[in-house]
Amino acid sequence: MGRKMWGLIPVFDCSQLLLLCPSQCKPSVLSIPTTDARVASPQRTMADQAFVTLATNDSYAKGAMVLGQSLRNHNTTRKLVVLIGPHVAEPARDALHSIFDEVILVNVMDSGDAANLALMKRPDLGVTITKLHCWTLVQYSKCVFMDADTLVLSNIDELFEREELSAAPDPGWPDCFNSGVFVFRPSNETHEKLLAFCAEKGSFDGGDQGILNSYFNTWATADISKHLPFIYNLSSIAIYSYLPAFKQYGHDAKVVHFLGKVKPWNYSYDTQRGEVRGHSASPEPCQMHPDYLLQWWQLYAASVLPLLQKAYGDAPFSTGFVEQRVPEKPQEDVREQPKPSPPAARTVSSQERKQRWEAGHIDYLGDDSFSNIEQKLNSFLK
Ligand SMILES: *[C@@H]1O[C@H](CO)[C@@H](O)[C@H](O)[C@H]1NC(C)=O
Ligand SMILES: *[C@@H]1O[C@H](CO)[C@@H](O)[C@H](O)[C@H]1NC(C)=O
Ligand SMILES: *[C@@H]1O[C@H](CO)[C@@H](O)[C@H](O)[C@H]1NC(C)=O
Ligand SMILES: *[C@@H]1O[C@H](CO)[C@@H](O)[C@H](O)[C@H]1NC(C)=O
Ligand SMILES: *[C@@H]1O[C@H](CO)[C@@H](O)[C@H](O)[C@H]1NC(C)=O
Ligand SMILES: [Mn+2]
Repeated sequence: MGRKMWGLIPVFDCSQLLLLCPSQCKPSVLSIPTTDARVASPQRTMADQAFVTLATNDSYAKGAMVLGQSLRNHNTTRKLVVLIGPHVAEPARDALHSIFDEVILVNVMDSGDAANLALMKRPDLGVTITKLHCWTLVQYSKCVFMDADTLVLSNIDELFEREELSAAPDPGWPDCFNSGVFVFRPSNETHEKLLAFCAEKGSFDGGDQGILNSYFNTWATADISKHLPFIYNLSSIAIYSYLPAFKQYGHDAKVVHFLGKVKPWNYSYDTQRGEVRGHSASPEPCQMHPDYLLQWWQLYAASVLPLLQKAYGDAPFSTGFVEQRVPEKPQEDVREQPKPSPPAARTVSSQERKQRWEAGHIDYLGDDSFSNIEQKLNSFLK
């Protein structure tokens, strides 16, 4: 049985929000200066808000390009910003520049004192500290952070009506939010506090999700009005990582988050047949939801690859496409893969279950089943 390592982030539409917060949803009256005609275009009116993503290496840069292009294709009116680490190659940076309004190099090693200090205390948190850099984008009043392994299925500009820190429940752990998509307000002060928190306390899961959940630790319980849009109507929450729930809720999904170790760019794509092929780490061709994986590759082939080809010129790079002459035959080593672990015992501890979830051993019928997750959500709605 293939594990379905993908998840969906819930997004409510404005009519639902309107029931809760009429003032926020009223069309805002913008005073538009008449001197500069460009200011009047919708693309210009929201220039102080941005979608932000992060790419610390060339594979994640490809993901960022597909994400950025998916936001563009759905006509976002917000700016697009990508933070990159020093290891992203020059041609990949050029390609990012064609999609994003800003490409910002973050080198934590020689950045501000506080970041450097945090890094020296917690060298294991390098990528996390780089991600926290998004709080320094003070040229924007509000931002939506999105992991480079997400893909947008429709316009999600309404997310900017939410407040910091808005996020969706983690599919495996509804008491925690998933840090793949969140709304935040850039602030030097918050950034410094987050860094100090990082240096002092570390992360319970070794990554940014742990830090952010500890820092914004009232997310599940306090000020429910701010976070209500994400949880007030269970039937609109499409966070579930497996097929039965997808069938029920999938049509509401606006963002796909490709969770797990194997990412879309780890597969390959047969351009002639328009098919996604497997990867050595995952012999089955499509462990992820095949439609979304295919959508990712189609966007990559149509819009991102031409940019990469232009940027790399004659220099070689990995396209991710299947070589035409490679004979297609089932991989012999499939049968030698270790068997999936047996179903979880009913009495595993919370911590164990979380670890198991993160390692991809999801107990679809037991502890992690939809009804149990639903119960959990219901319990903290009350
Ligand atoms: C690329 O960066 C991501 C985080 O941004 C990290 O999880 C991943 O391991 C990196 N991959 C390589 C090959 O360095
Ligand atoms: C985006 O805008 C273009 C031009 O106005 C339009 O043709 C297209 O249908 C829009 N796309 C979506 C997904 O709304
Ligand atoms: C935030 O920090 C940056 C860099 O340290 C500085 O240039 C900027 O003026 C600060 N902004 C505010 C609002 O404090
Ligand atoms: C919850 O959502 C469903 C459809 O997604 C809708 O029929 C129902 O009226 C909503 N409930 C509330 C309380 O808004
Ligand atoms: C995915 O691909 C990247 C480079 O393209 C590689 O570094 C990483 O190890 C791969 N991950 C898996 C799980 O195969
Ligand atoms: Mn992710």
